[in-house]
Amino acid sequence: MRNQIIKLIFLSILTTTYFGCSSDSNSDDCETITCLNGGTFVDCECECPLGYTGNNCSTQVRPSKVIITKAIVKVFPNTDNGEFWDLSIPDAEDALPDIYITLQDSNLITIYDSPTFYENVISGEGTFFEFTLTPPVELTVYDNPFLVNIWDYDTTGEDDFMTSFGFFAYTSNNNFPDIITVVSQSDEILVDLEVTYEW
Ligand SMILES: [Ca+2]
Ligand SMILES: [Ca+2]
Repeated sequence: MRNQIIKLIFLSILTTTYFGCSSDSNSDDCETITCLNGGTFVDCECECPLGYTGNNCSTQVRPSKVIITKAIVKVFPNTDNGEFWDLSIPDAEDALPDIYITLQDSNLITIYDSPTFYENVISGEGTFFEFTLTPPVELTVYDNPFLVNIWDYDTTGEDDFMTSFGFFAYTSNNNFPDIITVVSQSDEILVDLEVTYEW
């Protein structure tokens, strides 16, 4: 009996020691990390969502493509320095611009040219003009800017160039926005580009 009690005490010391060690080594190996950008802490490390990497998911993975699916034109100049865009047309409504967009790369190569336009439209009345890009435009260059151009479609002669502004498809700390907002300091142009990403 005495032997058994000693055995039990010994066992219990062993068990305590074992668990004590275990919890010590656990806390050494497994320092809790706060996982950023929607990462989850699993098996002592951060499992990062698509697009993020690093110890705590704070580093963006450079996408292989930034894909523009839609352009929403919100602001454009209603007049050409005070003159109507369609001067030759006496009717006031027809004198308004007939807008469409193009996209250009930094070499001014046109990479998208909208096949449709909105007839006789005014900017600034809360109406937005959507262009669904079919097929979507895939951008793979991130070091140089692209241009959004707004044009007035004319049935005769060359179309009138209305306004333009540059944007970057991607920066390494932009958190992959769903919308790239293209806006000039003078607020002469405001276009939202809806984008998706591939890695
Ligand atoms: Ca015109
Ligand atoms: Ca017109």
